[in-house]
Amino acid sequence: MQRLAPALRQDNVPLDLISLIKTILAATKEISFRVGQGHLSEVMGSTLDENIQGEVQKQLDVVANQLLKDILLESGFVKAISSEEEDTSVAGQEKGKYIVSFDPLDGSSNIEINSLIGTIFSIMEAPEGMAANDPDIFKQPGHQQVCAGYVLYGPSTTLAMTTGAGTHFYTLDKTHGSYMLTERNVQVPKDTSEFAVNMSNQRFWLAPMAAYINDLVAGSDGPRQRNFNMRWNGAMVGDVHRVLTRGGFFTYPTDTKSPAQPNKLRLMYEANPMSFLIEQAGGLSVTSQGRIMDIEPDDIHQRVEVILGSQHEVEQCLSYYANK
Ligand code: P6P
Repeated sequence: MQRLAPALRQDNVPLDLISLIKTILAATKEISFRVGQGHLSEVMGSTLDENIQGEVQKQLDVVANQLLKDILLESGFVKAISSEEEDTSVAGQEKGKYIVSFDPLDGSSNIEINSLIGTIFSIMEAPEGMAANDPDIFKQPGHQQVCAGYVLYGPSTTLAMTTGAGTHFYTLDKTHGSYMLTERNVQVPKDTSEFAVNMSNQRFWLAPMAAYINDLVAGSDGPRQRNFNMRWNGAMVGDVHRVLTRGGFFTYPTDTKSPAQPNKLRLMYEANPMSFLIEQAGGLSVTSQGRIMDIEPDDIHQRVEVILGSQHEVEQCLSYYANK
């Protein structure tokens, strides 16, 4: 089984990017240990603070964020970082070649129920001639990513990552602390009978998505004339890992639940990295208006609609918008 660095060199990944990836993964190994400790560690509860998203910060959110923030800003490779847990972007080294967006612990509401959580990261090259403290440094569409991945803290600690040469799975061998290549060129099956959506929002969906999901639920009694299964992890990392592993359809659609905020998932450190992984594995990742990785961001915490997964099922969903 191949270790991570030789596998990346096989994909002609530049040495400085390999070093940056290894820096991120060093933090994830400590996060994996802390998460695995559960209630044996003193960081399982919630803090008294809220992040810019208005979400109560779990102590592990803060610990994971600090680990990643410190190791990245000290690495010498990073000009700036943006994080779900940081109100603004944070300047690193002016000579840093890369910028990194991350969600240090996606799905952290799952911590207290010992369920799936993960770290999501997205790497782009820093624009030429822009100062490290320039907030516009992150205003690049997702197709500018040079690397994206997530680490899923589950029964095994699994890394899904792409540098544009396919999506590959690595598993952390905890006996010696190395990520080992366990599956090269993951492929999302073009068709699926499994969908993931938070059904409690159904009454708030726009008509085309409501009609599409209704037809999935209708199964063999409805126009699709076959039955579908549903899963919902409450953590995007878990749902996307299932889609990469065996196919599927995942959506967090635009809804009218809170008119001021019609979308939930964040573009820079959820939708973009997951879109890169899914597209590199032969799936689709869109909003009802177009490809997610073509969106020109205007804010580091911008939220977007996400419709991703098996190509033919995403296309089937989009047909409900075309026919509206
Ligand atoms: P809901 C986690 O907070 C997250 O950002 C994604 O990881 C996940 O898919 C979604 O929100 C879950 O949202 O409304 O079902 O709790």
